[in-house]
Amino acid sequence: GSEHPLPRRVSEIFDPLRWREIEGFSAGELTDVTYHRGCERDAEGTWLRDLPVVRVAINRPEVRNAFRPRTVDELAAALDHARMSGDVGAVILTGNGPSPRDGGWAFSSGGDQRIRGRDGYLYETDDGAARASGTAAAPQGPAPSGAYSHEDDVAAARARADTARAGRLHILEVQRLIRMMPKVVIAAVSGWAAGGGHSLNVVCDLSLASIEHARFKQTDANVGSFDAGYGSALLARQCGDKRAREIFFLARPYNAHDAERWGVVNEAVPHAELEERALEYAAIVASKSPQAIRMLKYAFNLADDGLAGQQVFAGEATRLAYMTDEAVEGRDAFLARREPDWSPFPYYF
Ligand code: S0N
Repeated sequence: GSEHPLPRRVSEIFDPLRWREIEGFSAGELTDVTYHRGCERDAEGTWLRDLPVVRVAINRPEVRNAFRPRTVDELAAALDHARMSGDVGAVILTGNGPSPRDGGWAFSSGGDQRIRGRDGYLYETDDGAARASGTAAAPQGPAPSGAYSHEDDVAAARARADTARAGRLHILEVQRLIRMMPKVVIAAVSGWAAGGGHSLNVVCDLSLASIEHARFKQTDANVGSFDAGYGSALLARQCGDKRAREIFFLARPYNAHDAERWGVVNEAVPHAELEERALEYAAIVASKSPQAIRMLKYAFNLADDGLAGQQVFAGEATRLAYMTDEAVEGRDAFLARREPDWSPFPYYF
């Protein structure tokens, strides 16, 4: 019991009774993301047992949960930990909130626009770092003309940076991790899902959205960005080609009910119930046969993911085949330096 004290409340709709901290991912080590393990507690809050569910949340509510390279690294680390945890069957991905600055809610507003360099790298500028940590409200560092220049801010950061380690567009690696992990990832869209945040919702297996606060908007084309991979192609799968083009080309906001009607989320849920419902979905998924869920997820992905999808599905099929007497005979014959005896194994079932 005492080994898992109640975690601090990281979001207004986060219930500390349902979660515990995860060793190696405590608040001190993560700045941009929070990571928790689902659990059951008694009425006094004493930990009783773990649930096969984790919660990963972007934790930059003051910038609508925009992600910078550090955010993406932490997302990848938490999701990879979840991927490799044998007793975790489902992952909830969400955004903490509300913003301490104006009370606004966000799932994610995509790539942090303040750190985009002209050369395609992402630089954490002084301004970006200071504003992200809430210590500065306005851009600093006068340009030669005396006016703030984002390019100058980025240039200064570039001069300091080791480009080999500078941020990249590696949110796409997180998308692939969500897509390929043998577990169901459930988006709990607590507020704005914009730009790359819109795409993160698209790539999740299941989605719930807050009726009061979830808003969707594909802003990529407003800022010269374009998710020409999963973010657009899968969206068209989900809501149809014309609607997906409308969402990208017009960049108009839509709400949880629209998203539900269009097939972009599974259910629109009252804000106060969002996390509880996500936990409910996750617990149901995790109560099913892990192998069946894995094979189903990979089967759903296969056609759209081409040979990469086939490879992932085939890996699971091979793993299952290794458990048959037939495959064991092949291995044993090789190790015993004899011809395999396939006679017990039929050519037709
Ligand atoms: C989300 C929006 C619609 C919310 O509007 P609202 O509620 O009026 O709030 P604001 O006042 O606009 O915002 C509150 C504060 O948060 C800051 N902020 C919001 N979004 C971002 C952001 N993306 N980056 C940096 N800061 C952000 C605001 O500036 C404000 O702070 P102050 O008060 O200090 O100014 C609205 O905020 C909005 O439209 N946001 C921008 C959405 C957007 O265009 N996002 C980027 C789209 N492109 C990508 O995401 C591409 C990145 C990506 O995922 C990707 C994909 C493929 C390949 C690479 C990448 C990659 O770049 O990693």
